[in-house]
Amino acid sequence: MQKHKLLINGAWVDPSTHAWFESVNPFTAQPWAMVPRAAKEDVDKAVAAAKAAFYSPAWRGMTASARGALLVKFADLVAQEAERLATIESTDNGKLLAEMRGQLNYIPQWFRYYGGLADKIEGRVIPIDKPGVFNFTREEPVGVVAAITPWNSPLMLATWKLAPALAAGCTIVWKPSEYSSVSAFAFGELFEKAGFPPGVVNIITGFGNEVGGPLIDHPDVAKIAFTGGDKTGEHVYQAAARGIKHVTLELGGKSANIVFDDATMDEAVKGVVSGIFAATGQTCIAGSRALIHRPIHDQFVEKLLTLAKTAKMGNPLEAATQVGPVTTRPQYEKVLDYIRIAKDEGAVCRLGGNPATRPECGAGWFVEPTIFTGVNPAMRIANEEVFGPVLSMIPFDDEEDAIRIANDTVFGLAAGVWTQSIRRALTMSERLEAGTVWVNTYRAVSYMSPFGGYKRSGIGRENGAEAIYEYLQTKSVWIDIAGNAPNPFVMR
Ligand code: TXE
Repeated sequence: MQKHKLLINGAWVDPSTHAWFESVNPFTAQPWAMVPRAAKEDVDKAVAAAKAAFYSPAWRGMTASARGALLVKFADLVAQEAERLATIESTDNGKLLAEMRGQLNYIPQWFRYYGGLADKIEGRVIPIDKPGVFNFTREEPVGVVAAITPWNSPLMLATWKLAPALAAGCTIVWKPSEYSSVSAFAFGELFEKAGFPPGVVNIITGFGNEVGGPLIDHPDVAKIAFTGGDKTGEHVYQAAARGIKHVTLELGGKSANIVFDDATMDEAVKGVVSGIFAATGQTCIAGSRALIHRPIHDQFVEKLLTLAKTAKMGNPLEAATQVGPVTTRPQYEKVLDYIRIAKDEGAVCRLGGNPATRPECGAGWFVEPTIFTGVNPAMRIANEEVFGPVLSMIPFDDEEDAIRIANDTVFGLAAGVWTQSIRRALTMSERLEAGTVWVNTYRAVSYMSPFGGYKRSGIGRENGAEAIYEYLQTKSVWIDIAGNAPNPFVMR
């Protein structure tokens, strides 16, 4: 098993603890790599390196165009290595190779997009209301960014932070999830190969409390960019408040996939399946609540069951597999707990509801695709994020009812609407409290389109031109051009 190292200040080093932990392949339930167990001392070194790099002539003195070119070079390297990186991700987190391959082939676009944006960030000349003064603004990088990422789409979600942060001129300390760190080391090698100056990108691995905690509390971290669970998100936000740090949070959801009786039913059935069973339901945008117009509810359920039953489970590296294992043992147990809770609350289990014991699932942490009907919006299963292949089906009577149920959640990350009516599509997309609304499609994301949550699903936006401003701060510069000092005892 390969024993990995931390990337600090351009050098691959052992953790100060001289301790490593196993990264486990969720399909085989066997360890396959050794990940450094960093601690506060390593955090301090990594932040010091990032701080020094932030002020270094090699980075600070680099023109925005040259910085952009570095990002584009990195994009090319990722494109060349996409297959290898996708295989690492799939082995480490159990998601389908087909899905990770798709992500890895797409990730270079983020670095190209933000690479292109790097030298198009301009200040403004303000036609100021005071005579004899010239006033303009500058957009400046906030400083050292702590990027803390989860296990479900490790490189994709890191890219959403690293690409705009680097384009803005920030430096990074990246802590990937303890469950899926291995691809980060491969990414780190490519940052080096692309020629980023030492200390611009640092990678430290380990556990949330041992590495994440000291990182978010470090006084030299100017900004925290976090994707993870809402409970950890609360903790991160409190640390950001204590240190008065910039922060973006992406915290998952309980997204509604709403099907009206005028929808193309077969398309909507596929959309609901892709919303919850793709990626084994382990996605922040999972359409975990299917709201179905009452006149078509029963027919829709039958069609959905027919399609969901055909889902092929098994080895995520095999092309025919459609549903892979749950990534972590605790997550597997959490998903099974929620299934028990739903049954206890009186929801009707129409499909699955158990660990998968099919021979093709081997020793992996598999849960059968699970569908509950008779779900009442007050049940826990309808309100709490399961993050697994578990769908709650809820009937609704009309648009007003659909809006009420869809918005009756503390989350607000995404929503899907299935209808042929343009009026309904526009009305629903306006009234749904979610950062993303899809109409007649689901689970589409792009580097060009802003992404983020309403309510408890998060703060700030990733992707699109908006995201780069999350890593910039505005300075207003005033220059006297009159040459005669006004009365010094009053405000100018
Ligand atoms: O996430 P955590 P976990 C949800 C999903 C899942 C639940 C728990 O519902 O069941 O979260 O998953 C780091 N200070 N999502 O426990 O803990 C941690 O090391 C600083 C939704 O894996 O949020 C990892 O790098 N950092 C989600 C990162 O936070 C800390 C994706 C995320 O871990 C920390 C994943 C601390 N005190 C899970 N504690 C989404 N939004 O898509 C942990 N971390």
